[in-house]
Amino acid sequence: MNAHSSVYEQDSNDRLQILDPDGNVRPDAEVPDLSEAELLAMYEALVLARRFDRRAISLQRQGRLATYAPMTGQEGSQVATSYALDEQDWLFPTYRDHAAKHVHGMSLTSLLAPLRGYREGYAIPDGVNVMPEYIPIATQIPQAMGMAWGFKLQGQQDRAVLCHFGDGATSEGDFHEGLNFAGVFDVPAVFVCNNNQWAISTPVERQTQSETLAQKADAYGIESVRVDGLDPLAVYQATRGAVRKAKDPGPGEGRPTLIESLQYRFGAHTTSDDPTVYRPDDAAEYYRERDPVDRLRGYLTNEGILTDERQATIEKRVDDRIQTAVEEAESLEADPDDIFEHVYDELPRRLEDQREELRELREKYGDSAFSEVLE
Ligand SMILES: Cc1ncc(C[n+]2csc(CCOP(=O)(O)OP(=O)(O)O)c2C)c(N)n1
Ligand SMILES: [Mg+2]
Repeated sequence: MNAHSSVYEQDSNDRLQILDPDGNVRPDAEVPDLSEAELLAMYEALVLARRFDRRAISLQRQGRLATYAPMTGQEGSQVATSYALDEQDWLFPTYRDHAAKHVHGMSLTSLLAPLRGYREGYAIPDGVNVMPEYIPIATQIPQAMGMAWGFKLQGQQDRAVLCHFGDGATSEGDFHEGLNFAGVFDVPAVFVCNNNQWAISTPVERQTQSETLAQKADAYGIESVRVDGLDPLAVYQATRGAVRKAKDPGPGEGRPTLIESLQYRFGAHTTSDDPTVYRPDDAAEYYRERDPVDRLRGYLTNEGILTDERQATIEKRVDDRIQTAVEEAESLEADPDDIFEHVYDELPRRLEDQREELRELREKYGDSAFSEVLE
């Protein structure tokens, strides 16, 4: 598959776009109603996400973090969808949605802690409406639908649910079941398909024969929007509209939406993956020219909102916050015994034996020498 015939590049008129690659407002495009402070906050979240990603990959390479799913190239869309939520709304993230989780209230430390084996990091912090990340593909879709349906049954008309998933998830039964129920019961949910064009090594062209993923909504009587996922303002606009529509309390209103956010996974699927063995890298330059962080930066600079001085302040603040989070996450004590918890109600014999062996090793060598013993 030649990267230059990818779905992102096919026809740029078939999707919502506000900024061109240099950050200029496209003719006829309407800029969302965001204050300067809001735009700067959104931009800072983007810079943070980009730098957090780089740091997390580096930590994993040093053996200080478990397998990590990079989001570079996709953070513009993630930040924008979460910005479009109100505080009381719920977010259903995947393993790649670090930036979306952070914008909706998860601390940076709690993003890193589970990746250091600290299982409390998976708990939902008080007052933060973010579900634990979903690793089984598409499982969250019917669950998000269920929560949204619950809000509707309870008459909580000011609440919406936003559910993220990838292009690969659209081949799962859960996607079709979730969307079908959502259409039938008119639930206040926004389904965001982050079409990064790859499901590990499977290109989206092998995922479906449908022309777009957005059109799958037609089968369930749900409206859909296709948006340029490398354009944070366009994603914000599309998502904000969908959130409003989900909550609209008018009779017969309050409808779900499927958003297809067209992106590209700039990096590897996870830190355990090597994309060079299954996809050409000649696409990288094309997408880097449309980089979501540079694009918003271009717009803010053109508008005179962002100066070099402000940029430097943002970078410094962001790096300090990441450093503090890394230190906090590394100071938490994870109990190796926890790896046997929360999968089985009763441990099978085989795992019982392994747990015993691990305990004996720890007793004999102590926890500090323990990692050397394993090597
Ligand atoms: C039910 C299920 N089947 C298979 C896997 C293995 N798996 C992990 S990620 C992935 C690809 C998912 O691709 P996509 O939905 O496009 O999301 P992306 O990783 O691109 O964000 C697969 C098949 C899984 N986690 N869950
Ligand atoms: Mg994908």
